[in-house]
Amino acid sequence: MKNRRDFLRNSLGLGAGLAAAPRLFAAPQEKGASMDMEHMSHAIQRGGSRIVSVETPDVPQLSWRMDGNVKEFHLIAEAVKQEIFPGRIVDLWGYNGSAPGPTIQVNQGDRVRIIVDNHLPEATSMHWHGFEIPIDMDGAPGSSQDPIPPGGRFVYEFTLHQEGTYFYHSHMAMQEMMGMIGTFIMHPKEPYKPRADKDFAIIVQEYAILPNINVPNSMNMEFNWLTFNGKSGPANTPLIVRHGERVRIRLINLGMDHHPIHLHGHQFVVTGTEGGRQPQSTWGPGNTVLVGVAQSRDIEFVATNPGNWMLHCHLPHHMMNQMSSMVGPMSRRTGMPAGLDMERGMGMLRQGSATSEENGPSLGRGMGVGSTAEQTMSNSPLKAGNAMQHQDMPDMQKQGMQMGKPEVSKNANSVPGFPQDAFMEGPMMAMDQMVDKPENFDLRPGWSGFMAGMMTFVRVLPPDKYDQIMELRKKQEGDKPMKMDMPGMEHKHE
Ligand SMILES: [Cu+2]
Repeated sequence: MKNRRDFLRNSLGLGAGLAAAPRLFAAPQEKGASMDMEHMSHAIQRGGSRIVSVETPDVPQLSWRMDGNVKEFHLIAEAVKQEIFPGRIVDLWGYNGSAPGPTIQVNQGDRVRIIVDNHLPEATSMHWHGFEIPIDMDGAPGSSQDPIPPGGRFVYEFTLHQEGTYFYHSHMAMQEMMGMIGTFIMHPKEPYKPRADKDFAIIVQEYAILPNINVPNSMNMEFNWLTFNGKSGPANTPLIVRHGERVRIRLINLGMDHHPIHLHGHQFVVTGTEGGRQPQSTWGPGNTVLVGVAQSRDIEFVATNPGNWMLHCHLPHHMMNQMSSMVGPMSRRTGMPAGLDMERGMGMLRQGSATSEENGPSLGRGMGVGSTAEQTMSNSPLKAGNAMQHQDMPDMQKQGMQMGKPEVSKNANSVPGFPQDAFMEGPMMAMDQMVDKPENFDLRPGWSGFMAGMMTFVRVLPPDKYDQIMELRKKQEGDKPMKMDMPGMEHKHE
């Protein structure tokens, strides 16, 4: 099949009806072929009040078709190739070519049908997290339904009386750690007050993917790739806000850790949970919200403070990428093998991957932190000599990395604790051009060297700069109707 669009259309037998999701599927010649009257990307008129559609940066929206009075969606559980970071394409499991899966938005009171096809090599089941629906629609494998076998289909249908930030996910625990979750927004009948001008949703996820391996180890309990909507900083698309607007951000967590999500420059109130809207009497100010496993939290604030403000998980290890033993120095001169050879220390295994059957549980089942080979760590001063320095890496420069050397003081070696992993941050890791997009327009040069893990910007912009970015965005969408940097578009069939 030529592309994802053909594939979906064929598998649905729906013809052009699928053109309704413009940012994901619409080919240019099929614009206007949409059969859906209510459109995801537009505000919905309801009793004269506007409800703002929820943006999920880096994750596509799922279109629907009307069948009588039923909104019909189609989800395909499948393996996905996804670039979570420039050059880091990993094998995840998700829905419709994306992990997390596409965002579903409905209105309170809607009758909804979701066709779930299983294109995975094993059984799956779809759970509608927090939905008050009949038990036979709950997606609990073995108890409320038989698991959906490979190649199988299950049609879920229910009426939704709730409102709030919900999500759908595979109810197979290991599949959850491969990426199988998606946002499910239920817009309220009576619009929330005060009204939000911008409404975003972010799913936080974590993966354990060793160097030289593309498949997450779903059994791991430590994680080295941390994502917002399937991207690690600086690959995320920032949230673009006009100065003075009221902003809602809906945070959803399904992983092995609870994440304290922190916003710079503003206080916010928590206005909703995975159970829906909270009464206003419960809203107290804060700037960090703990989003526990299986929870969602809505935060709201008025963007009164102009600037490019970081929004990130505040667990220190979740503000990093590819966290593992620092192998760079080992490969050059300060390596300190501790029982095994350097190749193993770097994750280069001779008998296949770390998770292959030749290797025991100690290999690949942990992140290798404190295992067999390590750089010389300075619990005490290092030996005399030059302070560790990074070499020039022309290859990486060619790929667009900006390789300015971080400054190191002359007596660095005599300071216990040097060098830290943080040594790798900063100018060393900047890749502004590699993650260039309208939403990153006019950020400070080198900004990308300091963005990693679960981290993005809320850009509170004066009107002129805001309009400029919207212009650039429009231009880009005009040039490339199929937004190629969207996870869904990277999916390849055959
Ligand atoms: Cu975290």
